Amino acid sequence: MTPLPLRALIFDVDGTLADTESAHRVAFNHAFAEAGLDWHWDEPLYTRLLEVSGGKERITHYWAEVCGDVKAIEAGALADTVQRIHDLKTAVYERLVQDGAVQLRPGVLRLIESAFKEGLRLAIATTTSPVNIAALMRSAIGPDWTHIFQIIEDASTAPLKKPHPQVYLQTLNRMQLRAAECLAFEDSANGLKAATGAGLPTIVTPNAFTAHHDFAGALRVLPSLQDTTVADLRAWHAAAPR
Ligand code: XBP
Ligand code: MG
Repeated sequence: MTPLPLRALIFDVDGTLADTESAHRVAFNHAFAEAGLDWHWDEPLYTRLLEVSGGKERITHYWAEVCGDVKAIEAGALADTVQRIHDLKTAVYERLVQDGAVQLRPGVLRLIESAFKEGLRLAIATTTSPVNIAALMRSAIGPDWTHIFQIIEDASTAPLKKPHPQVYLQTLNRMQLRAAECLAFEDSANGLKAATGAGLPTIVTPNAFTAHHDFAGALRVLPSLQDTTVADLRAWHAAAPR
């Protein structure tokens, strides 16, 4: 059967478009201090906590699993406190990105720009918050970034976090495309599960926080997109098992 042509590229944000998680970790720790909490997430702990997608879910998980004293807190009060901490964190992260703390990963901008010029549609499917996406894209691409990425699905539109495929299913639905017409780009096992769970052939570019993850089921695992061209993507997509 003739494979469907490649029509769209769907990108994860954190760890894929940019190595953001070090800045996220700094922002979480600033927020804990600002909230008067004696929590501190060092890199080894944060690497483990990244197995929980979503900043609010990660805070709640840590509080319940590590601190263990959440049982005494009424659920509504817990959610309100987690939201307040996460709002503090998002404000710090946004300032860090605006101050240039995060760059796009090697090859990402060139690949995005050449794909856009060749008429491929571009979308974002992420677990992170809309504020974080806008701060990163404005800093890395400029105000026109919204013309390049037509569709954005994020924590505000897809509450079921990766590895649930919701964010990718919603992206495909809004683009009115079949999974076989697209390629997804991810950095983590949760992200790969979410993308392949939506039927998407997926290219993985691991980073320091995810290099140890299991990427079985990936179409390709690459150290970065530095040497990847649109022609490569078309060839890999055409050869993808159906
Ligand atoms: C990675 C995540 C996010 C970030 C933190 O998202 O799981 O939670 O770690 O951002 P992606 P928030 O799907 O882009 O890899 O605090 O806004 O959740
Ligand atoms: Mg990611």
